[in-house]
Amino acid sequence: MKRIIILSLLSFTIFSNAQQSAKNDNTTMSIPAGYYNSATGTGYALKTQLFNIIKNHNDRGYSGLWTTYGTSDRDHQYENDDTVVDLYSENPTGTDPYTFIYNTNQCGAYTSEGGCYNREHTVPQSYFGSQVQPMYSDAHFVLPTDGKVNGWRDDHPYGVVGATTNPCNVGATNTPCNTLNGSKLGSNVNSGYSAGYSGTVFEPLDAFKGDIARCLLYFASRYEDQLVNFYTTSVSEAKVIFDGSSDHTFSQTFLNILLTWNTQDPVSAREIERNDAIYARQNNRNPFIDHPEYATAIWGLPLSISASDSLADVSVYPNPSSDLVNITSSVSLDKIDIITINGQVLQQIKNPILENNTYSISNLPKGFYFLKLSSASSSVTKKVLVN
Ligand SMILES: [Ca+2]
Ligand SMILES: [Ca+2]
Repeated sequence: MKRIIILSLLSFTIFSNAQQSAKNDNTTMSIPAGYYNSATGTGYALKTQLFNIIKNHNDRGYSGLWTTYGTSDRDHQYENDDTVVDLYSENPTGTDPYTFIYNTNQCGAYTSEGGCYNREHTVPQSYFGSQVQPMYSDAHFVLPTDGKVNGWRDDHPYGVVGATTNPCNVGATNTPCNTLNGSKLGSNVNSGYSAGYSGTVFEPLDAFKGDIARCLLYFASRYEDQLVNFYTTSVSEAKVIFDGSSDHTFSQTFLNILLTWNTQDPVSAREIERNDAIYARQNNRNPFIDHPEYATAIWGLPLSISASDSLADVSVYPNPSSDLVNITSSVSLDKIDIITINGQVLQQIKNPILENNTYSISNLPKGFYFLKLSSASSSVTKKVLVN
């Protein structure tokens, strides 16, 4: 009798989280009884408990993603026309700029937006290693998206772009720019929660920001035991999302973005349907769709990073350089890491000396480097070429 009461309460909690978005089409989550019984902790203990619940999933292989998308990503919420739901082309409040018929419009070659859909790693595969399984084929964070937009997003982190009016051109060399559904590509701006990074980012529509955030939160939990290794070996631009730890996982700027988006854009009926469909295939679930409150229970609330603490205005010049690299920043730097393209830290300069409002690094060997510049509260990575 006692057990029945507990389960009833659990069901009520789940329904409360989901009812806002699920009420329109009666979608309900089908979390197996007891699935989260061992998720009893808070903080990083909870994150590890979730890891243990979801870690042994059934890898269906890279081609298996095409099959999974047949049940996980069909439009039953917007036009309800059974076309592929692509977060990079779906228009949740109007007519889609183009649609993809499942299977028929699978990539394939494309030259422009609307050509075909392929497989988008929301955590780029360049971060964890090309074609490394099972990450490579994990549908919980690998989404069907337009091939062209997938290419534009490249291995940029997700972030917040200022106002744009220009459509992205063929090579998206005219950034900032927007895709046909209004997703944006451009420099990350300080929107009040995203300070601390000035590089190129991809910004999904507001309606899909939470969906994307919960993909990355899943990644942080499912691959907890490999996060340190990924970070150590990765040279992906997406490395700035992470901090190299297995518990905190994300750099503060990107944790702020993910936690804010998780709250701003609550779990939708689409995500619930998707989570259930992937569970049927992979035998593991995204805990942050079933329990979006887990994110706060693990990481707390976003820490404010004021613009004055941010490295948004940092500049590195000349680039390419023949000898001396200069760095200017309105925020004092605590550390400069010189990192090779293979991810090896060549040199770490702690408390670098400021002269004439400039930090200078000389005698760098010829080659291509990353400079990771860290202040007390944030860091930014810049590419430099010494020739
Ligand atoms: Ca649609
Ligand atoms: Ca959403």
